[in-house]
Amino acid sequence: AWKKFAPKPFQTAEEFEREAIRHIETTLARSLYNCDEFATYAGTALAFRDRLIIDWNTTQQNHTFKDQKRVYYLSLEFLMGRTLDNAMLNVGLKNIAKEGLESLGFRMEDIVAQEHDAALGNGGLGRLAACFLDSLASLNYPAWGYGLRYRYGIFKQEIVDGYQVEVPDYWLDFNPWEFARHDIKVDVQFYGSVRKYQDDDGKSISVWEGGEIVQALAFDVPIPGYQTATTNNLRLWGSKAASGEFDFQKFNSGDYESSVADQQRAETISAVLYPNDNLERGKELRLKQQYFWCAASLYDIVRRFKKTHRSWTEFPNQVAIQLNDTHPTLAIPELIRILIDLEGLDWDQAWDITSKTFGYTNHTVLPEALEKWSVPLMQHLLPRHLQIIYDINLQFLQYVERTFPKDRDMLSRVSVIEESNPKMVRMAYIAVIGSHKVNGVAELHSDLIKTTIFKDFVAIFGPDKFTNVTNGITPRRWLHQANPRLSELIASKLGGYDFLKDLTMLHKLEAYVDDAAFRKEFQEIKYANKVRLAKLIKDSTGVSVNPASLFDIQVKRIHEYKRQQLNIFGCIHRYLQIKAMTPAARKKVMPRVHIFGGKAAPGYWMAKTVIHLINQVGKVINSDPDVGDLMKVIFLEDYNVSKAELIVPASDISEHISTAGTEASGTSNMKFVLNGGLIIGTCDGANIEITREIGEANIFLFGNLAEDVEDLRHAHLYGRYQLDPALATVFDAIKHGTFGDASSFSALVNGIVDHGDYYLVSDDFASYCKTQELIDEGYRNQEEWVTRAITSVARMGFFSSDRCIDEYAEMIWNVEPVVPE
Ligand code: DL6
Repeated sequence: AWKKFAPKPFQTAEEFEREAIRHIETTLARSLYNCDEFATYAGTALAFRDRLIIDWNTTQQNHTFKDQKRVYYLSLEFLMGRTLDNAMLNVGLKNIAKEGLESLGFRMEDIVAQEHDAALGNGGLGRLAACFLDSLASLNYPAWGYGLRYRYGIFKQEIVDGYQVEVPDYWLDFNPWEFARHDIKVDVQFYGSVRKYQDDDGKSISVWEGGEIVQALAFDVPIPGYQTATTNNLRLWGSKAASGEFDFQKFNSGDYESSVADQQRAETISAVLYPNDNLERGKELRLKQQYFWCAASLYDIVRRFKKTHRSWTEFPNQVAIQLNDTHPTLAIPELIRILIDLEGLDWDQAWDITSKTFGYTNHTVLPEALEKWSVPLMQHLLPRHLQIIYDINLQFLQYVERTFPKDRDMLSRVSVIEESNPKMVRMAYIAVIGSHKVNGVAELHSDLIKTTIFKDFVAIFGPDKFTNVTNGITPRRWLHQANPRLSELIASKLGGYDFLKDLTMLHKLEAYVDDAAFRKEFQEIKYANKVRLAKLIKDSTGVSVNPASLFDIQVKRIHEYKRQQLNIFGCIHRYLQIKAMTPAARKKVMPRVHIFGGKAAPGYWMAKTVIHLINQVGKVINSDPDVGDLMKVIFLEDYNVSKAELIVPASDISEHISTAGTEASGTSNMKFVLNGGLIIGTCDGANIEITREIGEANIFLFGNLAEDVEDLRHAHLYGRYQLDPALATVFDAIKHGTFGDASSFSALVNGIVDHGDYYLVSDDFASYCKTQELIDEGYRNQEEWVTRAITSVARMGFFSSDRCIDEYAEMIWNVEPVVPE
């Protein structure tokens, strides 16, 4: 009987219009006479949301019915960007909506642009999680994401007088993509103490008592797959006081402020995303966030498992939990606590189940990013978990002692507790010990973790526990959505859009490398994308750039290891060269637009100095009549996912120039090449595999190798250091005030000249500049350049996040897709 009332999704432009208007008039209570672009966006989003809900409900019912093993992806960050465009493309109704919107008098681009980015992440790690959700759904894997519903996402960046200024990003004003599940609430405990006693059978029982309770409320976000009915769920937890109310007695007695204090304190937990990328700061609130989210998610996962009435030994056969970096590591002691304290299992059973359930992905070897929490803080906030962590450590060290009786130092090296003052809990070690597989995110990175931070663990557990899954990107967002004309051109040659589901099909494009019409259109598309970016640049900075110039782009978080400083020093070097040229020589210069974008963590002073220098250099160069269009330096403020969708398709060359051995993978390198841009890069992260796939002739590699970095640093420290002469000239210009107050940049310069040049900027400078000259030469020969670009696109099939997800599913999770009903 229900079926005849089931909502029917729209199929035609007219039906879409009717649905959108219904929402505008009823859900939003707006009259069509004052229906602006925002209201039209809202109506369109709600019409598509209805459509997603139907598939979402069916998918969830189907997954419950089939009852196969599920994947749970725990990530403190999901950098989703905008949803509407992606939803329209994935359900395959964008053209219908476009037609409908046009008949209502609106342009699709304007409507899509009304949406606020969901920016619940910092950079690569969060965006990877978003790509993975898209692939999981597109490949029909039964999977849930679990994260936090931050009230404020990553801050908005404004540039004021050349400096970064942070502005809060309140993104929840209107968010049609989430559903508050008022019936799904979890009480999460903090603080208190542990009481131990023996029960009648002599079994030792631990009870975690007292402290405070904060309530986790579920907000669900549908994740549609591409051209499949599978619509998975992303569950984000929001925090509120357990009572849910303010203290009425205090209110009545006039103590207004403290009457709401509990409520506010609880809500603080999910208020803000910590804005650090590859940097950990050890703040209590961050630890609270981590436990709050792990506890709520584990409660939910266990509840779902228990509904099936299986034995606990079945848990790892039904549940795979992937830890996206160490942030969710507390899920390990939390599952042990649930199994022992609440479900009555003994240690060995609980440990066996737990260690078969978890997988851990490492995303960095940078020491400053490796999470450690002070033992006193953990004792205060999570007393029972600290006991469990000590127990894990004890069992583990006993095993190590038995296995390596002669290596006394090994015990302190691998202990979960660092014997410092205060003592610290090493989260990565718990993640390694408590997981059945550990993976890095690119081949070099996965090799490096085995020989550096986890070397002892390889000896202890054997090499098979450690594996590699090279990162990938979803071609739906990063090609089809961001670069629709290129996607269409490819589809016209490959006989349709199947390549979006199997990116390896791109290899067939190699047959068109010499096809004149194809090449021409490929070039026209690139040019049109550059015109589009030039408009964004003009609108946001006021600077006009010539789209016929070579567009050179570096957009990513600002970090010393990513070396935006190398790039801007290179720009200064080029500028000084142009200034020294005769007018005749200047005519031979290849005009370039150097485009930067990215946020610095608010407390990361050196990164902020780099942003300031870029802006100061831009100010001088962009207004220098000697230079004109030969060179422009642009800093695009507030780089985010939706800006990336405009920026990435417009590059001729993009820069991925981290000190070798520091960038775990990088994913924007993949996005740029897939969109027909070439890259300049170091032998680092996924650049190495990109080179292997597309061929050395199609990439501009430079710089020292990872294996040489340590020796070079050592040499610097012991005085064997010579500043590169061209870089010295650049520093002279800075010191003479060419780019404003020299003292603003002295720390940046001194870090290289006097303090060991940790990131090897000087060591790589000559090879970087030389390679930039090769790029100029290469770009002059447009025919060859286009050949390289097309060949590279054709060879990028490996870097789809679909390939990654299949690898995780097979090697780590042991899950199978569920065919949608
Ligand atoms: O794996 C995704 C992404 C890599 O592509 C980047 O190379 C890497 O820097 C980034 N790592 C982090 C680590 N943050 N923490 N913790 O963001 O992961």
